[in-house]
Amino acid sequence: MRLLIATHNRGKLIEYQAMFADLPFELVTLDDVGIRDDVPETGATLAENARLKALGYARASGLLTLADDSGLEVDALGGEPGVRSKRYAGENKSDAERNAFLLAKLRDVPAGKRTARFRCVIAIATPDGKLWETDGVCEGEIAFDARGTNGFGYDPIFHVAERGVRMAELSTAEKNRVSHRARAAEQARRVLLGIIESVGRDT
Ligand code: ITT
Repeated sequence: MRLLIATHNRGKLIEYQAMFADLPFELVTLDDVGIRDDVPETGATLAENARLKALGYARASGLLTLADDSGLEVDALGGEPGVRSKRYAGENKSDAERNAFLLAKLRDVPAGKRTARFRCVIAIATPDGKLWETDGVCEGEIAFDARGTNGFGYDPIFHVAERGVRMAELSTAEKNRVSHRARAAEQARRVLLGIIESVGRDT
């Protein structure tokens, strides 16, 4: 059975491919199935956007589809950038520009008050509109500079509380043990195995 991992973000795709390598699904990407059009992320929350993407791409592809919407919540900014994590520094910015923008915003916030978390909501949908949802968080702090070259997005400025290093200093395998996405994916794995089982029963 094929599972569409519906993301344009290469960093996310690499993480899912590693986490789901042992699942009895053939993982395919939006490129593999020739989908070029974006599902607009018009939701007010991560969960709404994850649902929009999973349902939209499942309908467009005719495949069981997994999508996630994720973001960074900074306590000193009242939970921003949150659902606006991608566009926070403006349209079409690089990861380095987004990180520099956030560090500048937090210039006067002292150590100890820079707590933050990554949050990920995963939605899984079928082409006929069945929907499942899981989520995960990873707690940490925003550092004062960027460090590390692994991962993507805000990883170089995010100090992972339980590891004592930046997210971008962890290998993909290590990130996949502690990240928001890994925690949501662990529950998603159970959903996916349940779907496989029910398909087996029905055929
Ligand atoms: P898709 O919608 O195509 O999946 P995206 O990059 O638009 O990809 P999101 O809207 O879910 O993904 O994510 C918003 C931003 O949050 C993303 O561009 C990153 O800057 C940041 N982000 C999400 N997950 C992250 C992670 O694991 N590490 C670092 N930054 C992350």
